[in-house]
Amino acid sequence: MAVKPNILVTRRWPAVVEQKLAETYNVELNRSDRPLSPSDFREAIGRFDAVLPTVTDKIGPEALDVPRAQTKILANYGVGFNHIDVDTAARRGIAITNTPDVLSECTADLAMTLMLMVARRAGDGERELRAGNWTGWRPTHLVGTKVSGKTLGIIGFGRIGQQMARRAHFGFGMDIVVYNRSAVDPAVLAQYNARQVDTIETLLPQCDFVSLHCPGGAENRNMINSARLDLMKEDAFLINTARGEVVNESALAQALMFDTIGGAALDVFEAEPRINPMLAQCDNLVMLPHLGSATREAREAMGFRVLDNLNDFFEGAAPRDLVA
Ligand code: 8YV
Repeated sequence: MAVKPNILVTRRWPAVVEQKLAETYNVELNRSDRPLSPSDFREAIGRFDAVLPTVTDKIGPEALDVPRAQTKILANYGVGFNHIDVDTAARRGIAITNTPDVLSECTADLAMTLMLMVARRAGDGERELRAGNWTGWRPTHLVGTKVSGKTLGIIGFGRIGQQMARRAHFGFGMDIVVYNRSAVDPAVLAQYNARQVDTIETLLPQCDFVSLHCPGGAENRNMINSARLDLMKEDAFLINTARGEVVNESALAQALMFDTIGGAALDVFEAEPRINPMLAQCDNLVMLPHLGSATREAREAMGFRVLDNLNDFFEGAAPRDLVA
């Protein structure tokens, strides 16, 4: 590269990645780590060759329809890119890349964490203990639900869904049922002794646990609504590490309040970081602050994957994770 491209990193990244980026490019870092405002973002599109956003940057048409836009690539830090208006980016000739693979195991680990926490009432127990309310062991205290050997429904059988199946099947002897919008290779299903069903309606009534691993975006918005929650067993649990918008939160809060399902565990929220106040009132709910990929290993690997995509792009090759 004769002239180093100008790059904006919209949030703080792991130090080793920021350092590596700065060796290769003219990098502007966001040292305050405050999310960019819409006007900051428009300004950035007019000034930088590449912008490196995260899920906290809502990049709609107004952010991208900038006269004399300079940005040629949005190299997203994260696998999900439903926060970016893909059609407007394509119209403006802006490439989009993401960071698949490197976070699949850690995200599935967190989905397992949530499944175990909600089934075994770990949140209730921790709250009780820290509040100084634990009066001691007794046979009827915080009795939860056994996970091992139960049936797990996985909605979205991509890389993360498959890692979830691996953990649940080999670690916990669970029976795996899959819903996926396209047919899954029978050899892949066979690895986990999983069976694919054609509709979500067929999957839900069979499952003790349902874990969401599909993308966000318009296609899957409110996929889990009150009609579908009604199809779940009354002691079944819902786990969401995908995107908040996939679940209708008011319908979920109703189901939790009226005990029409056993419980839920969420890592993602429709209007995060704001939490629907109805959800906050539900005891049979575990909530984590979008920690799916939050390990040192995954977050560094995500950064290096963005770097690989940028290098491909500025060397004139097709970026390896081009999504649009
Ligand atoms: C990321 C995620 O931390 O990769 C994703 O899609 O949801 C998270 O693991 C976040 O999106 C970073 O932008």
